[in-house]
Amino acid sequence: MKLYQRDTSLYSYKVRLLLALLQVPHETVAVKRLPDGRNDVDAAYLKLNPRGQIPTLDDDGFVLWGSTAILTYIALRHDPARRWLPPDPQGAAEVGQWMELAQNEVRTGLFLSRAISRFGYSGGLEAAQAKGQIALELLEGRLRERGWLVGEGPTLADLACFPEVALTEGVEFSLAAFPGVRSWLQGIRGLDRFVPPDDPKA
Ligand SMILES: N[C@@H](CCC(=O)N[C@@H](CS)C(=O)NCC(=O)O)C(=O)O
Repeated sequence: MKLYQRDTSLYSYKVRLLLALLQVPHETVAVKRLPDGRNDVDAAYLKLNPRGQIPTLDDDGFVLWGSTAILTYIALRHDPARRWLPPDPQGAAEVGQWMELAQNEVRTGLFLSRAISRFGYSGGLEAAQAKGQIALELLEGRLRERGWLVGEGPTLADLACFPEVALTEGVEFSLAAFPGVRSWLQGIRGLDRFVPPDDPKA
């Protein structure tokens, strides 16, 4: 299994974290970032991923792009106990629901606030901060009374939302009013074989 990725890419990190937690043997291939933010990719890479993005997974010729799809595939392939993607329809659908949040408010709010203020990404900081606040409120609404987003243990939903919250905690966003989110972060950091996200400006 080969993962095209970059250490500082949070979408790549989510996949690396799942691979580490499940102890799946794999190889990583580093994709460089160009000054304009795009990836330094050639025609061969664009055949694997026509969007030119990372992460991309190549599992013995089966090629997949998009972190949500990749996480789902790895869980279905390497977690026969279905701990990370519950087998019941409601549990699986709820995981999808929180992965949807990860691709939307978590990205356009938490991640973008960090990217605009620290890395010079273009975009409106105030609008991103407002969306980030919404992401935190949605997460807190779920996590105030429970340890994990879905069911009784960690799932792909938690991994998909984790790094953007973790890296903005105490920097772009205060978590003082979000005790459920704070203890959820600790729960994820306490998982066996947990690896932390790379923070280039830490
Ligand atoms: N929704 C995609 C987003 C992937 C993404 O935006 N990757 C960034 C790096 S974290 C990228 O490749 N950016 C360069 C570009 O879009 O050209 C996913 O979940 O994998």
